[in-house]
Amino acid sequence: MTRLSKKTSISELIVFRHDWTSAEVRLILEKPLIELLWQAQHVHRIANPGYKVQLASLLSVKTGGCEEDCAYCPQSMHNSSDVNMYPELEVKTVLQRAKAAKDAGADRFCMGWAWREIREGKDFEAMLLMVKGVRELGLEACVTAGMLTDKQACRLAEAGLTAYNHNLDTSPENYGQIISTRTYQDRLETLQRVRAAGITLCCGGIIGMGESIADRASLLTVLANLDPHPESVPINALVAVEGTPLEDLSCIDPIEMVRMVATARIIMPKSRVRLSAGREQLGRAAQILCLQAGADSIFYGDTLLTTANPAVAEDRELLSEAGVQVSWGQAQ
Ligand code: SAM
Ligand code: DTB
Ligand code: SF4
Repeated sequence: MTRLSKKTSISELIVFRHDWTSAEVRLILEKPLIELLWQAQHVHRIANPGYKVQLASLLSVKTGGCEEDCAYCPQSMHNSSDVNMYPELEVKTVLQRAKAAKDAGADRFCMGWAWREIREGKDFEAMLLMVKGVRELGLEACVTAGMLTDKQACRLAEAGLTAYNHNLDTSPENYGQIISTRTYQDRLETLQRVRAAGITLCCGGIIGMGESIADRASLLTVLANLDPHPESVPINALVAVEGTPLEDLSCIDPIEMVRMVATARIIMPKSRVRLSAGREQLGRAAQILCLQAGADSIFYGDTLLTTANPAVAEDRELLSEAGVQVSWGQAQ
């Protein structure tokens, strides 16, 4: 545990490292809560002076029927969840939704496809038009659509894509319990392709899937050892959806989310830590603690991909009560 002597200066608490061990990260994750919060808040304020909380809006462009067998996901064809499989949304519809998100105050627009990987053809051409259109609205554009090739990553970069979301989801040790149809290595290679094309990385994971504290520390270690750190790190709490193998898991203790956020903040001082799925179950007080622990983004809008998110009015009230600065529609 970092002991603060009278001589320890606050700036010494901020380190940019890519050689963390899981044991070191676990020590942070399990610190006495008040000390953990104190340290995370100091790192955040010093690493990100004048920070603003970013509002990211999410839209499912292609919903359901995915070939992967992710145990948490209602969109997997291996699971029997009842998701509405609308036809893939058209470019015009997506851009109308992006404009509405901007008008509601979002400055990042994230689009999801329930795909194992991106395939060539009209759907990919439409994705490129959506990215271009979202950027022309003055919003950051993020896509999450599974694995991709180097060429597809370059074309997305040329279309102006700001970020590609591809999560590691859990630790390498626990991964086999959750997904069998693609490997951890596949995921790491996708992340490298995105980086090589010059697109920023949005990469995080999920807690509450029955993993141990060691697994959480291990996931955070892999994330922090990516060099550079992912620009955004979404931390999701499992939304246990009926019809998935994880449907009966109970909600995490909200403080566990606070600990994940604080640890991510400490070991990845400048990354945007996004409070992602599961906010409905967290409650107001824990969300405010997460903001204090260094979360500087939320998904904003009444739905995530297929599940509910807190209502916009509720979030506005929460952010105002927390007294954080928000970057209302300021992306360029
Ligand atoms: N198919 C693409 C992929 O897997 O990369 C993109 C969409 S996928 C739904 C994006 C991420 O959402 C997953 O990697 C996972 O971390 C998160 N997610 C999906 N279902 C979730 C659930 N029920 N609870 C929490 N997070 C979830
Ligand atoms: C991320 O890490 N969480 C978001 C976004 N990236 C794509 C998705 C959460 C999905 C939650 C379940 C659903 O709504 O289907
Ligand atoms: Fe498919 Fe993504 Fe869901 Fe896995 S998380 S089943 S890859 S949509």
